[in-house]
Amino acid sequence: MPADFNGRWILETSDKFEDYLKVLNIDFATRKIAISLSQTKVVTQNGDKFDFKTLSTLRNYELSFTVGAEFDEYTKGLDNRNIKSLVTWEGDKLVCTQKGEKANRGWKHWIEDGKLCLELTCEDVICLQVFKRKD
Ligand code: YOG
Repeated sequence: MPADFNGRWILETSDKFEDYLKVLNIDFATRKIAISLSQTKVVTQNGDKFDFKTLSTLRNYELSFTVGAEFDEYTKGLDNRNIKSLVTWEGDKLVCTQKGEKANRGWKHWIEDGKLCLELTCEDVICLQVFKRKD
């Protein structure tokens, strides 16, 4: 039985998010706004089918995928790059590799102590975000 990520989650802590934005070449002004934002993740999970909505007052980002099937991702409104993404299970962790211009890019999601954890990686930067349930 894989982990259950379903629900609405609100950002509680964010470590090295600005470094992550910098390595994605996000400009100074946008970075300053982005790091101050509250973020909500709305996750809908049906077996191996997922829909992730990342919501904020500045921008929203939606991603739908099936685990194990590579897909084209355009990071619209984020860094606006085209990448090839693949999400797999590594135990109870949902692991995405994002192949493209940026090396070593991807993310991992897992649940720990009832919180939704997200590690965002690009090149040598690892950003950790923790979300709590919003009910
Ligand atoms: O999520 O890939 O949960 O898609 C944002 C990274 C900031 C605007 C996090 C808006 C942003 C400018 C979503 C913040 C990097 C910043 C809220 C990343 C680029 C530009 C949208 C993500 C996955 C995993 C699901």
